[in-house]
Amino acid sequence: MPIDQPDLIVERYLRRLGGGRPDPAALTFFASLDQMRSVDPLVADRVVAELVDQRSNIKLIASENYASLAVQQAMGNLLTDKYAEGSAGHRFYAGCDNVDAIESHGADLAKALFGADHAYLQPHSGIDANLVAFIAILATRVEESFLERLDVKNVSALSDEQFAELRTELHDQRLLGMDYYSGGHLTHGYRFNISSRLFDARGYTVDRETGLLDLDALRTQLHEVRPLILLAGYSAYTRKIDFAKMRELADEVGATFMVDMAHFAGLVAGKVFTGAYDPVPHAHVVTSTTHKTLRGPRGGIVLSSADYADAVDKGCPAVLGGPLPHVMAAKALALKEASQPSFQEYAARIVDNARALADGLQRRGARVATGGTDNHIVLADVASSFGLTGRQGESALRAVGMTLNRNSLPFDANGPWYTSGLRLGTPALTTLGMGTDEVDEIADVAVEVLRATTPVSVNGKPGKAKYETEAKVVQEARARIAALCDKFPVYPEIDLSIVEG
Ligand code: DSN
Repeated sequence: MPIDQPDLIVERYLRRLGGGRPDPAALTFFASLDQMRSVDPLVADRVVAELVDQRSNIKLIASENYASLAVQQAMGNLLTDKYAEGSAGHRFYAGCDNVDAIESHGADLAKALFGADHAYLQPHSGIDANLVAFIAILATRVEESFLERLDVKNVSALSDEQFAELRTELHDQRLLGMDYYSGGHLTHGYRFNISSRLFDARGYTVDRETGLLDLDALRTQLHEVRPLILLAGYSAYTRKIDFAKMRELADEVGATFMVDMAHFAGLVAGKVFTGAYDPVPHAHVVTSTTHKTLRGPRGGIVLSSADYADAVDKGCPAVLGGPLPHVMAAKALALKEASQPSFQEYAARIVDNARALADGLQRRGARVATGGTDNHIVLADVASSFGLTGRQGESALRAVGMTLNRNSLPFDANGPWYTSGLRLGTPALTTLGMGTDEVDEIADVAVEVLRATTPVSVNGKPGKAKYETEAKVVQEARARIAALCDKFPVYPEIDLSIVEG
């Protein structure tokens, strides 16, 4: 039963404009709050509270961003009601013409933006994109030759015994990906993820001294392991990777070269990573999320060479349920936005800001993994620099208005829960328009706070979670971060004083 609302936010907005032209993004946002409030005010109130939170804290989470309001609003409509299992033009449901048009358009935009032979827009997340890629590679490399040997068309023509034999062959394949503790993603063979159950998964590490990927050491390991898939990509590594060289190495052992560019897809789209550092011309299959540096809706995407295209398009039903047409619509908008020249300027500024952040931290005495960055990530070592765990650093900085996440450093003695590091990223603050001066201010505040923070002992031992920060430093830091937040508001189109009434 809708709740009666005597005073709509939209009406207040229009009254405030006094006959002026409404901003479509603001109007839609206010109308959506009215709609949600008519069913359940708690949800609408939490959306507003989240905006207040994001406006009061600087977002330094390397994997987050602010999608445009057009991208957000593309997700909030009737497309969510439609089932469209299959792929564009080949559906298992009637009435998919409009979803076909959106999915094909989005795929064309992705192909043009990244220069890929093929694009698949359906994965609901990064892990889904990687599962689609794994299954497509297994189907193309293992299943197809198995079926050819038995001269049958597809798996439904196999006897139970033959299918069991195929399952054993599929299961007997090796994956070589960047080790989780060196900055690789958990879907690249981490023991607690399905990737290590699906494959005999092995990890390559960064060099213990330099923290850098050593392609000579990788070559040696690759020849020992001889995997079906060589997988590149990371969640916490701060340097460019020579994908042209990695492809050569993969070819030496007949491995399929797969790159998960979830973190740096925006830097590829924005032409910061070009030539050998652009994975698309070199990898057989490239996966990504769409919401990190690419600044789209939460979701995934797969790009591939023509050889893998048919298998990639069978992501549903292989590992996915029905696609999310509303999210594919939002992906198409984000891909269009990323195709504009202004996105290339944005991508270049992300890296300038990350370099300024790394420099600012190091100039003030904080150790930074690999001594800097080539991308959007900075990994600060708070254990050796400040005697803190990552958990303490994360909490102390959040308390003054900086949102970031703790992260293991390579070979981290503090493990993945407490960690010794902080991962800081610049995509979101760059979207807000901050530049190197603001980033230097952030580095200064962060170091002041971390220096003024000490572990609190628990049962006579140095605590790994409890901490205290000098009150005066907290107060000053909060004021400095608040000043930055006020100067660079999140979604400035939305005047929250109208919601408050
Ligand atoms: N959770 C993402 C990140 O923060 O890097 C990866 O899945």
